[in-house]
Amino acid sequence: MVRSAAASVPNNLESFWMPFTANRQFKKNPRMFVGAEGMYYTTADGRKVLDGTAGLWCVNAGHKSPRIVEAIQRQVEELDYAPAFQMGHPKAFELAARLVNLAPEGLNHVMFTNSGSESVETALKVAIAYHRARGEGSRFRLIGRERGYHGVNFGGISVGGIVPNRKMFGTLLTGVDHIRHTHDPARNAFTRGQPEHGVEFADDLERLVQLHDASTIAAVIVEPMAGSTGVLMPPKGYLERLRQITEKHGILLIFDEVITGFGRLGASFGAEYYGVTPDIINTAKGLTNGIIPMGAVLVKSEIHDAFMTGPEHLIEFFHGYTYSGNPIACAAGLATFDTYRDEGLFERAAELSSYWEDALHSLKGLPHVIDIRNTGLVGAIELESIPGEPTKRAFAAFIDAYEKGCLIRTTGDIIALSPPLIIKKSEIDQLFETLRTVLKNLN
Ligand code: PXG
Repeated sequence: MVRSAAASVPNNLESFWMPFTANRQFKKNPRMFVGAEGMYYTTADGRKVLDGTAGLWCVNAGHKSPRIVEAIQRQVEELDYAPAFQMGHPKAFELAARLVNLAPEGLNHVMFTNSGSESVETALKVAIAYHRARGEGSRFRLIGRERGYHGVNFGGISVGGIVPNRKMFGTLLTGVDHIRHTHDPARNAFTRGQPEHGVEFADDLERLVQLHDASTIAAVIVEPMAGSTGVLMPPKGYLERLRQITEKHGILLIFDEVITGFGRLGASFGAEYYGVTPDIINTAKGLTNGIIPMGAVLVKSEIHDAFMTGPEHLIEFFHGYTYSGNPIACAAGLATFDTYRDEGLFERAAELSSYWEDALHSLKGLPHVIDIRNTGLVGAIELESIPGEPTKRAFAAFIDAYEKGCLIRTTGDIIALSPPLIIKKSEIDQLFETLRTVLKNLN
């Protein structure tokens, strides 16, 4: 029997196996968005919900930002798709150049991808291949960090350090090791900005160098500020020390800036905000304001140049995606950059961050709150878990906040907040007053 594509199946929630979702819980009581504008979503039942998470840390300029929407519409009319391999189109080159301009000095070359996960895989492959291209093929090991999140593909979960994301998937990549995480609530709870204690956690890399020998290590990958695991700021001096140790041993330093890029911390990148320049930066999310999937990997000139040898008709690096530098995504990216610049959104995030910090830390003392942390327009509230039922308390907060008109994110028993950078002070007040009520009533 031929089934007609036109025959729709209304109200069928079964077919779609949703990502990172409690599917059975959701389908019993679905939470559907049908529209969005600026700081607010509209739900299927016609309510407005304040976006406290910029979608999933990506809609930095707010929803349906007009110039981005128009740029996409224009691009669809002009050039829908151009082959990504052995052919080009102007906007990919323009966007790469704009990205290099925004990035720390020295990161002069860009590869495009379609997501944060693909950016991670790309960066890890470049790192290993770079050492081989310059005659040090023994450097194959990749070092990640406990509690790190680097997307969901095999390389990313191998260097990642979030246990549920790893434990079901077999042996993962070989030759991977992890430095310890930096969470130290006993010394650092309720810190505003960077914690005082923990620079020495970077020395864990020296331990791994002792164990494996530097000559076997290709790269270390970390999030400058760890987002998905529940927002962990780097202790003061920590990133600087990681930079010193990697430099000393000829190990590449990769910053996974999928969350920290594009104004989230009140600067273009975490690298700029923390004043530490890595060899490779991964991005995605805010690159196109979340409208069209796109990621990018920025590399230093010496990495790029190491591949530019041999006969000129030969491909230099055997990697890329059908949609690398897709014209629609590039148009979205260019309009996103224009919007960030003309609306001064990175500066706005920096200016608002102290108001944000005060509002967030005013929740100290509410029931179950065991830590509060913040930087830029990022905040986290860590709750004490219900004994034997981890994640349940924060999930209840998520549902209650949603019903009260605010979208928040939870990971474990940590509430993470990362609003669009266009948020107003009155909306910051709305978010934290709602959370105050939610937390007061939480079991
Ligand atoms: N690296 C980092 C640092 C990320 O935060 C990825 C890679 C993967 O990106 P893609 O585009 O493949 O999803 C991410 C994604 C959350 C949350 O609420 C975080 C992410 C994604 C979804 C939810 O913490 N980070």
